[in-house]
Amino acid sequence: MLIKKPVDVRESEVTPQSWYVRRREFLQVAGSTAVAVAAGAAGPLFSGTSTVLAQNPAAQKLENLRKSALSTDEKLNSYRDVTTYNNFYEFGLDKGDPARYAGSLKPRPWSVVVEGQCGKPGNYNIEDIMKWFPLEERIYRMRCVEAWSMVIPWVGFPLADFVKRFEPTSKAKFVKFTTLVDTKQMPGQTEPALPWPYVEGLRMDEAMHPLTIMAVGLYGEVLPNQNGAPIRLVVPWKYGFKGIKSIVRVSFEESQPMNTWQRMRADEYGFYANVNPAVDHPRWSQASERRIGEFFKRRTLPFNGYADQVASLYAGMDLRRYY
Ligand SMILES: Nc1nc2c(c(=O)[nH]1)N[C@H]1C(S)=C(S)[C@@H](COP(=O)(O)O)O[C@H]1N2
Ligand SMILES: [Mo]
Repeated sequence: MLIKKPVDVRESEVTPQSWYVRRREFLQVAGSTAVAVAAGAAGPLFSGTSTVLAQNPAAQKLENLRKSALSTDEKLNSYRDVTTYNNFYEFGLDKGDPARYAGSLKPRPWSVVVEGQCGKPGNYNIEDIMKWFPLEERIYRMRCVEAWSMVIPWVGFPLADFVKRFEPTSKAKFVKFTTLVDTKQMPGQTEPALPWPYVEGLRMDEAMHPLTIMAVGLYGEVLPNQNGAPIRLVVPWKYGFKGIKSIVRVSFEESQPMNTWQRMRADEYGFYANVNPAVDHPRWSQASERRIGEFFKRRTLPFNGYADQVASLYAGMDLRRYY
């Protein structure tokens, strides 16, 4: 992961975001607990905004989203930022490559193999998975190891609920995730940029933490391909590379899995990857970050600002050693 040129975001790109924030305010005022994200919900109040109602005319709205107390109230990055500035090496190394090339990914039909130390292994259809759990909106601060950050309104469900459903045994100490391998759908896999497939892992207590989610959407719509359709991991206190995209396999493991970036360069990327401004990357500082769309840098917070919720998971651990 290299640092590329400074981010260039135009003023005109904030429109969908301000529309979205206003609509959320409306929904809060309306006092709805189940947030209707159907475009029609906001229609009468916002005449004149109908041209921006559809983020992507082909995208499918996700209905009946619950709101979450775990969301941040920080200003959202625009839909455009979130869907055009991506890391997804299966489609190329430039930030614009995933948006340009991920059209070849076919997120339906899709199934996820669940295996390893659990009582209910099997091959599960994404349509079924999405019906098992009520979908929530989770607005999270996201921090890439490359020292940029965004605020993204994800839609998903707690990974803990997913894990419990498969009845992990007492031997299951870690959860391992694997991305699709298919050079036809993911042309970047014809290049040895990374050892394919992309693999990530979490310790069981990290996987069960209420902040950890499986995301199936963003901005109230199904996940765009470039963001990891149809299902990806989101762990907001860790560097973005833990958030593995387009997952086809979830495995309950006895020992710590070898994740892709650690395999690539173990001196630079570890297993834990907790956001830590006190531990620099060997080639750059992690003390500050550039929020995409902002000019001045911000100070990076320990555990990306989620320390109150997650620091206890690492009590007694040397976080310089376990980076
Ligand atoms: N399969 C796969 N997952 C991946 C990556 C990748 O290259 N391949 N990049 C990671 C990195 S470095 C980041 S910062 C996030 C970016 O997610 P976003 O593009 O949805 O913001 O995805 C992560 N998940
Ligand atoms: Mo990243």
